Amino acid sequence: MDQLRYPKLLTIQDISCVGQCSLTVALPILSACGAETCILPSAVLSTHTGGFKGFTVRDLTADMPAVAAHWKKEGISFDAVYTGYLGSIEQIGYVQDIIRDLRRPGGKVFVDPAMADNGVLYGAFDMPYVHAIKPLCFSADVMLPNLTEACLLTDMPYRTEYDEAYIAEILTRLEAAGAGTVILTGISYEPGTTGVIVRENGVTQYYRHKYLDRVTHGTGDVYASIFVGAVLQGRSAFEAAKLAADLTVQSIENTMDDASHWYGVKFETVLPALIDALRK
Ligand code: PXL
Repeated sequence: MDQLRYPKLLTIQDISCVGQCSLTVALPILSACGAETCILPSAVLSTHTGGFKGFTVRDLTADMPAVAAHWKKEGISFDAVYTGYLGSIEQIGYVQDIIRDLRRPGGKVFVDPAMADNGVLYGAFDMPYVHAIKPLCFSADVMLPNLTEACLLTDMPYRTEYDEAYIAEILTRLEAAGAGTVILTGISYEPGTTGVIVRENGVTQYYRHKYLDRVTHGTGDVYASIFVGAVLQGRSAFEAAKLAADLTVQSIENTMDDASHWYGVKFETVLPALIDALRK
């Protein structure tokens, strides 16, 4: 059997009990990638906020300092930290403390801003939140914004039609603000296709893939989780970005024929392919 690496990862994001996003996506995917996956839930919601009405929310901000203090006392630390949907502005500060105190030397930090899509902020967030999450995003080794989030982080207008110069300006602004590697998803230069930009050490690469005309939820979390898992298994950012794109597209395709499954994608169907890809 090929030997996979066994990194100890901490992921901080919400538990949406139903809806296939955030931790219910990240845990199975990162476990399939061979990582010991520790979690810090930012909040517990009955469902995600993208289309369900009347969901419940329990914000866990107040628990975070005690959890972190306990881990510190136990000498617990992590090879990598991956953050997603957070519960409050105050929480961002606790997350930064945890990264400072519990990341092992050389450990990588991955930040998915997880706050907006299709030109609009998710319901729980506002511009003060956007402002507050900037230092976390710009201090990460890798950030994974979609186009909407990248625009919010750089004070650029969000557009649905654009050219390479518009994207180059966004990348320039992200870098000027201190960004490490940038994985910019959902970049489409022509109808029928979309793609992901990998900007690393001043070099831009683009992987174009199929565009599926369906409103999706949780695909950003599927994408980021596969990306993080693949990087932790030693893949380059571009290889990980391609694998995450191919398997996210496959997950959407595997969901398209089921209109009742509007709230998420059937990512479980691609876990065998993910495991196979990482063993090669
Ligand atoms: O997939 C991003 C996400 C995560 N968590 C919650 C959400 C969303 C997107 O709407 O509502 C609670």
